[in-house]
Amino acid sequence: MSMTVRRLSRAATAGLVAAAALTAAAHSAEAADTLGSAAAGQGRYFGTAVAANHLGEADYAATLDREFSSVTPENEMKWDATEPSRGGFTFTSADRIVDHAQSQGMDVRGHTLVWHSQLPSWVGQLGASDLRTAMNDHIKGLMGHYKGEIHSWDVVNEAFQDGGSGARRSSPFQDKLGDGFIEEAFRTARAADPAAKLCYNDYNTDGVNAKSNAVYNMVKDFKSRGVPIDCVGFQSHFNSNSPVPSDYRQNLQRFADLGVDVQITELDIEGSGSAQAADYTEVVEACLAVDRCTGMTVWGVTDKYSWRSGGTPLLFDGNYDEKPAYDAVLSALGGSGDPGDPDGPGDPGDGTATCTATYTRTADWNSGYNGQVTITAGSEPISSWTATVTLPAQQSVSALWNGTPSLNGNVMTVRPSWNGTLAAGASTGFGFTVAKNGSDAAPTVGTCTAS
Ligand code: 9MR
Repeated sequence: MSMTVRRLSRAATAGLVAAAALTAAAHSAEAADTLGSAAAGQGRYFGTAVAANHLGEADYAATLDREFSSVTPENEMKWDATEPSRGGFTFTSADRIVDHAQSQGMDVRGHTLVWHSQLPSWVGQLGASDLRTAMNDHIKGLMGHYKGEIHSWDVVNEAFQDGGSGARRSSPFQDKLGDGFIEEAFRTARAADPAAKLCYNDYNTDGVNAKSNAVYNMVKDFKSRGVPIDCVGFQSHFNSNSPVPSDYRQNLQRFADLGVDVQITELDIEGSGSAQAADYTEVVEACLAVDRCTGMTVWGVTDKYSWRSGGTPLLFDGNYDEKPAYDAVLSALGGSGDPGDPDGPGDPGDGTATCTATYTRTADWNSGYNGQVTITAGSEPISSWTATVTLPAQQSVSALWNGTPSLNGNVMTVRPSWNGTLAAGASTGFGFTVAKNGSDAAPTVGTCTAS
């Protein structure tokens, strides 16, 4: 099917889309708060990245539809997915997400038009003049297909280098077209869909630093020269090496003061339990404190499909259970939990999480053995656990997996690595290899504590 036909057929459904949005809004007023409804109460959207291939999973779709008011296709609108060969546009997967979102009355963020990554090799092989045409054609092709249907577009993504220089990142666009490619992309984008907010999006720009200063200077320059830019996206991928910066709010505010909206576009924070919840609270509060912070998007629905799944960085665990971080975000948004949901904020039973630890020897040989400790949550979901294993004096541990050990003499205290969050009654475990050093006695496993 040609692009023109697809474009017309998408536009023809616009009336139906508006009707669906009204229905969804009317329903949410009566129900318990969700992330989307609580954020709407603050005049913001609350979105998530979505992958088309998970939409058929009932729990995934149910969680998405219940909680979120905006979606960003995680990969389906990228250049390699939409124009794998020059002029050969394909929108099947992206259309699936947009259609799903519209049927639920959700907004769509477009991600992303011009990026050095997930770029088909043909693009990098073009000479400067051809590349300029191809870039503009790509923007026009993609934005034209979804004209009027995209709330905000990440027009250019990650064009600055990490580190102290504040320089542009090398890419086919930068190397062949020079600094001006960004401005050109924004001008082309404005003409292609005047209704869409046009954003510059990047990571490690969340606090005040050399990279965010460079982006700041570019936005300031664009505003002063009338280059069309409406918003700056702060990806906000956080972990222990890259924590939520203490000047996060201040940084969002200084961009807003330039006369652009700011959006938190790819939020995820590695961790678990109350520490992760506190970090999420800080991010939400920062956005709410900045008038022009118009919404937040987390980078996935469930930990199990996160690009950093090992770091359990999202609001729902692998069973789609709400984590403490979910409760924290809902509270920070001014929402109240469902009293029927044992995991909601302030619900009865909070603080009484329990777990048990049981030990089995799973392998045995002359000089050593493997042990396995199974951790099982009690009648409440848990977000973290701690178990101790005391070894007979002669023995020593040579390896441990699926847990994070700290050793004090012959007492090992083990905490989760990726596997802290458990639904009520669910189990996980860690394993270890022991050198017997002449003693075949079993270790003692102490009480399991949960939070
Ligand atoms: O989450 C995306 C993952 O599925 C892809 O494999 C990856 C490929 O580059 O891109 C991930 O999303 C990135 C986003 O598009 C831009 N900012 C960083 C995100 C995480 O890598």
